[in-house]
Amino acid sequence: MVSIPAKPYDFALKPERAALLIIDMQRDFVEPGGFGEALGNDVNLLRGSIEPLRALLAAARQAGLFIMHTREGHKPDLSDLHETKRVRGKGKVTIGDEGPMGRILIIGEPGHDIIPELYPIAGEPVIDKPGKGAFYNTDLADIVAWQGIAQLIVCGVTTEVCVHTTVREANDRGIECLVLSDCTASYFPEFHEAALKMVAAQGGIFGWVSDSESVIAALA
Ligand code: C5J
Repeated sequence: MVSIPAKPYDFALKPERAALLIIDMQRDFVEPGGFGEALGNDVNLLRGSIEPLRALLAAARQAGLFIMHTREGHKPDLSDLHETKRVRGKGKVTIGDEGPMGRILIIGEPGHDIIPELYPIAGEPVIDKPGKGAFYNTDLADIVAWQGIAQLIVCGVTTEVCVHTTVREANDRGIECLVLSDCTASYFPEFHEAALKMVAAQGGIFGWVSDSESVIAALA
């Protein structure tokens, strides 16, 4: 057990029961021309999380931590895309339309892929998810059970959408979540701050909040 400084109190990390879960660090969210920008967002607001995450990923690999990545996206025939999600935002382009990085948020298209800085390596499961939460309609629950994972270090984008939804899903499944403030980001900095506060409020109602430096020190 390793103690990590966190809010609302220190997190007792059990490395053999823990995994790093990196949510949706995809070109479609983080680079110009993808889904994030199609919805009117400034993707630069997410890019500050890349460098801390790159350092954390290297430390987690070095420490032998189990690592998983997720990608939000849909089948090319859109059979797993709710119509309510497709039309949401009323933008000029939406999920499935052609964009500068291929069809937006479609599995197999360049924009759907994980950014090169954080690219998964062999042995790191990549979980494709059609929803915001990583447990919905995926095999994440099975992987977590098979690996005996009881704790998730949760990073990625965006803090108040897919990160938060996944943390809430994990919390209801009895999994402890440690969310890292500098390895998550939002198109709305005020939502990022509020989302982190929501995790740690009320004695850690959804989990704990820490940062990459504290976790890297604990893994060393
Ligand atoms: C969004 C995500 N924001 N990964 N997806 O649509 O948070």
